[in-house]
This record gives sequence, structure tokens and C-alpha cells, in this order.
Amino acid sequence: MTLSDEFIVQSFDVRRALKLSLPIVALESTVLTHGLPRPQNLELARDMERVIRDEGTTPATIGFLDGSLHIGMNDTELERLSNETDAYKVGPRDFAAAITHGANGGTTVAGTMLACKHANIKVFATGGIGGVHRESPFDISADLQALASIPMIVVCAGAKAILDLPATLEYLETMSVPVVGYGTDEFPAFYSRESGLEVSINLESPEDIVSFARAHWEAGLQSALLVANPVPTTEAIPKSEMEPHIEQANKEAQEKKIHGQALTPFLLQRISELTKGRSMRANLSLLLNNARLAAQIARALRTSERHKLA
Ligand code: PSU
Ligand code: MN
Repeated sequence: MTLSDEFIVQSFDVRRALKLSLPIVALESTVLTHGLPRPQNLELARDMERVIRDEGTTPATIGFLDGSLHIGMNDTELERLSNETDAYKVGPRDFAAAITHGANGGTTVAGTMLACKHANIKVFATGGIGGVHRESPFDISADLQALASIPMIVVCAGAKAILDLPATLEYLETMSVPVVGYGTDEFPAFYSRESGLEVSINLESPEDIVSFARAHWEAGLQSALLVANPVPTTEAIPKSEMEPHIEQANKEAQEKKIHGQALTPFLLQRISELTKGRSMRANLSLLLNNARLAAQIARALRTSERHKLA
């Protein structure tokens, strides 16, 4: 089954890139609607697209406008979504609701991956994936399920440190999702470069990541590769400094009985307050860093596909 054209709108640039087999990098939009405050969200959306274009690739910001799934947005559309105050947070289970209600919404990592499956886009940059929550172990992000079942390359800065990282990595192992450290043996923890936890393999270049991905899929697996790219050193916050803020935010969320879809946005906002904006600066920096690496991977993937055809 596939979504009918009635509900999918591809931007001019994306349509062209798909037709000519040019490299494309997908971007999620929950980070715009729920992850960052205004006006930083729109600035970030534009900056990420610029970084991807500067690398000679085509950005495709994905999200819902008026109940249609947009694959690639023009500037007016980016602005609309970034300024929408009632946007849905759209994971895979919410696609039908967004369509039925004619809603505007930001797609999560899992939602964006589902869109990429429809559009045949193989590379995606985000900040941090969702995972297993600390205080409520049954709150497991649909991001993990999507990583287990949609074959593509997802670049992130690790999982958000607000999560139970060991449990999240165990789940990824169970679901056969390789966790690739980009130039590191350690799984980065979003705001921090260190977590004390190991990745499954350390690779040093976009070309090596592409060769690894090919081997993974040729082995018959349908899962994604999760590439973990540590936050740049200049903006990184040591784990020991972050931990008390994270515990504090988690405690407040429990006291206020915040759960489900609202939990991640609450924690991110509260941690930004507790770190006096420092965590948000780290967030912006790692997002741009991931967009750049994803673009380089998309280019390397295109080159390797060309060689295979020749
Ligand atoms: N990283 C951020 N801000 C965010 C998110 C990630 O810095 O807002 C979003 C991503 O879209 C991710 C989602 O897919 O949070 C996870 O939400 P949940 O835990 O409810 O699945
Ligand atoms: Mn959740």
C-alpha cells in the first residue's frame, strides 16, 4: 500500500532531485514544532537547508501542512510550520489523524522515516533520536521501531541524555540496528560527547559508512544504520554537568504527571532553562553538524550507486 498522491506534496527541488537521482537529505520537523522555541526554530530550519545545499545536495524538510505530507518545503512553508502554535507531533501512528483532520504537524524521527520510505529517500539528519524513557520504561519511542524496520542511514548526535541510554542501546541491538560511531568508540549523549557506553562500530569517513551500509543490506537486513556523530567540542557540555539538570527535569515531569507525547518537549524546554540556554546552543550546533555529515554521506552513497551501475 502507498499513500495516494492526493496526500503527498513533493517540493520542486525534491521532485527534480528524485528524477535525476541527485543526493537528497531528509530533515524532520518535530524539532521545529516541539523541540525549539521561536524564532530559533525557523532560523535553524533555514540554516540546516543551507548547510545541505552548500554540500551540493538537496534538502527535504518533511512535515504536514493542511493534512498533506510535504516532502521538501519552500521558505513560505517552512515559515508556516515553524510559526504554527497548534501543530501536531506526528509519529507513524498519527499519519492518518493528521490527514483526517487536515492538520499541520511536525514529523518525528519515526514519522520522517516513514515519509522517506514512501519517497525513496535514504539519508536523514536529526538531532537526537527518541528511546526508552528513564522514569517510565514502557514509554519507548516509535523511533526505535522505525529504525528496526526502515532501511536507511540516520545521522544523529546520540540519543537524548534525558533517556535511559543503556536500555535504548539494548533495544537497538535486539532489533539489529548497527550503531556507528563517527570517529568514536563511545556512544555520544547528545549535549555531551561521552556516555561511557560503546557503539557497535567506529567508522572514520562517509565512504566507509556507505560501504558498511551496503554490506548490512546485502546481508539481508531491513534495519536502518544509526550514525552517531558527537556534538562539536566547542559546544559540548560534560556529562557530569548535565546529569543534575536532567535528573531535576525528570523529577519535575513526574511530579507534574507529564507523559506521552508531551514528555520530550517538556524535558528539552526545562533543561534549556536550567542550563541558561547552553543546552539549546549545543542542540543547534549538533543539528548543523549532523546535516553536514548526512549530506556527505548522501553524496558518497550516490557515487557508490553510480559505480555499481557502471
Ligand atoms: N531531538 C530534539 N528535539 C526534539 C526531538 C529530538 O532535540 O524535539 C524529537 C524528535 O522528532 C524525536 C522525538 O523523534 O522528539 C521523540 O519523541 P518521543 O520520545 O515522544 O517518541
Ligand atoms: Mn514517548
